[in-house]
Amino acid sequence: YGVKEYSTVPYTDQKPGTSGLRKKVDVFKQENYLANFVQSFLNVIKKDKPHLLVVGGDGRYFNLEAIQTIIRIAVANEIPQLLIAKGGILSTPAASHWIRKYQADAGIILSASHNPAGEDGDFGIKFNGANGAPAPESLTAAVYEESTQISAYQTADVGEIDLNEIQDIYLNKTELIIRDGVVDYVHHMASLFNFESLMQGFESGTLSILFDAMHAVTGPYARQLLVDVLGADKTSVFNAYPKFDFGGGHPDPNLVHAAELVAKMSEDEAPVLGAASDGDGDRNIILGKNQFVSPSDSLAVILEHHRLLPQFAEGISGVARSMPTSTAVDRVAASFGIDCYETPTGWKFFGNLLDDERIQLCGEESFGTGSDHVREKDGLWAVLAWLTIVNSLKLPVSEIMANHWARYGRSYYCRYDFEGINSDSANHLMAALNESLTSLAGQDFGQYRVERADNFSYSDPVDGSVSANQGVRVYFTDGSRVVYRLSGTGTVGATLRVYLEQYTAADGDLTGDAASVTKSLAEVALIIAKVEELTGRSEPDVIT
Ligand code: VG1
Ligand code: CO
Repeated sequence: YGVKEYSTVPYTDQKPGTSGLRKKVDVFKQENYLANFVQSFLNVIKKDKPHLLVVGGDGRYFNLEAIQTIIRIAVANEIPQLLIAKGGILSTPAASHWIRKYQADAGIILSASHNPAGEDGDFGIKFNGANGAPAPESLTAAVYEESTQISAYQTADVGEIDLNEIQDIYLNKTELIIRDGVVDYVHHMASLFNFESLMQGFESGTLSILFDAMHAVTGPYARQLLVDVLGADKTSVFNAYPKFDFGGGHPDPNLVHAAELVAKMSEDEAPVLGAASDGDGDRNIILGKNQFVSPSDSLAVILEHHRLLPQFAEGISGVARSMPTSTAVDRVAASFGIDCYETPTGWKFFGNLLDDERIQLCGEESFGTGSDHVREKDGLWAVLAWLTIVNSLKLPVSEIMANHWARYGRSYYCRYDFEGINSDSANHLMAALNESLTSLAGQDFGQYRVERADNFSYSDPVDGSVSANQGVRVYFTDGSRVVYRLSGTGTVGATLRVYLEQYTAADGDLTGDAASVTKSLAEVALIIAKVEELTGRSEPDVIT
């Protein structure tokens, strides 16, 4: 097949955010936009002579087109092997698993995760390293740097490749290996969990589940795992077939966007567990009958009961949470006498800790939970972990939570998102907050007195790299905390996230509603940051 080199002009906006490069589909459709970025990545990793790359995506609009472009560029760049998911469908955790299982040098994941899809929606591309983890900042910075200087890319004239057949195709010096993206993942789960006892649970009725795949990538995974293998009822998985536009929805498993599931979980005939995942399958929401489990609490409960999970039968040496995630897991870690790390937002910061075996379990408040079985957060893994816990304890989720809080106290937790605000206003707000840090200490706001405030800077204990400016933290004397940061995954303007945590000790009222309990803290938080004055917004767009 003929190989051609095309000259190109750099784009200036290809700087990856919290999790890859995310833009409106229209941006990606600009001439050479994707080609520039993919070629920039290959230029950066070429010196390491990559042999095998994994390629797949969440199935959204432009996924298949992007994969065809990547094939043409990879063939022209003589990458020896490409392992591509059949139909282009590969969840993010499954991609991480493939990279590790087949010792790939890197992965290219096409996803904008929980962002809406379709012609008017978002698209995204993200690179993972040989350990299966999202590229560290050093690599994303190098790719960005390259993208600002790129002058040419190569492409091979291989035509349209049929991705719907499991087959090997030889194109010049490249072997395309097209495989089912679900099967290996299901096998991996079978090696981590006791499937026989879960099957018995479903058969005996101890277990039942309702899983919302949100018309996104987890449909085929959940159907195979939960229904075909574990024997859950056929109706257990709904919105179970991936659509290009995710059914017009917003595939973010939280109380707002998974409202259909939340409603079903408050009906009389609700199953034992309710769960959902996001566009690319790495997030999860866990619900019991009339019971929402906040992601921060979910992480804490999994740690509390980790010995019930076969993969942790020998114990856990450490855990990690992202900085805005509540301190619930810290208290459980302390009770076990194990390390608990606090990292910046984004899964890429867990990679080193997992590789170095300092931690085996980690999570984020943004509905992300995972372990050392892959190097991404993993929605269905979290579901299987909860099924295992429920199956072993034989208690409803609400009681598991009540018992947890009675032992460790409760971090009431809420996040306010102000979306699509003017970028300049958002930057100004953060700058003003940063300037006020030292003067905040000792100030009273209603019932709250500020104890201290800072801007979170992280030193990676494994490689010593420093990531500064990771969010403003305000601590109050009663143990409450507010965190402010700007999102790194949005595609329109800026999104301000305000994270609220209010701790109630085990002998206090543990039965409150998180949104109500954190309401007065929220009011103080918005005053401190002058949110209305600087952004014109008095109400958040989303509260989770
Ligand atoms: C958000 C979340 C963060 C998560 C990231 C990617 O980032 O806050 O915790 O790791 O999304 O998740 P930000 O910068 O917008 O706050 V996923 O499932 O969208 O890959
Ligand atoms: Co995601």
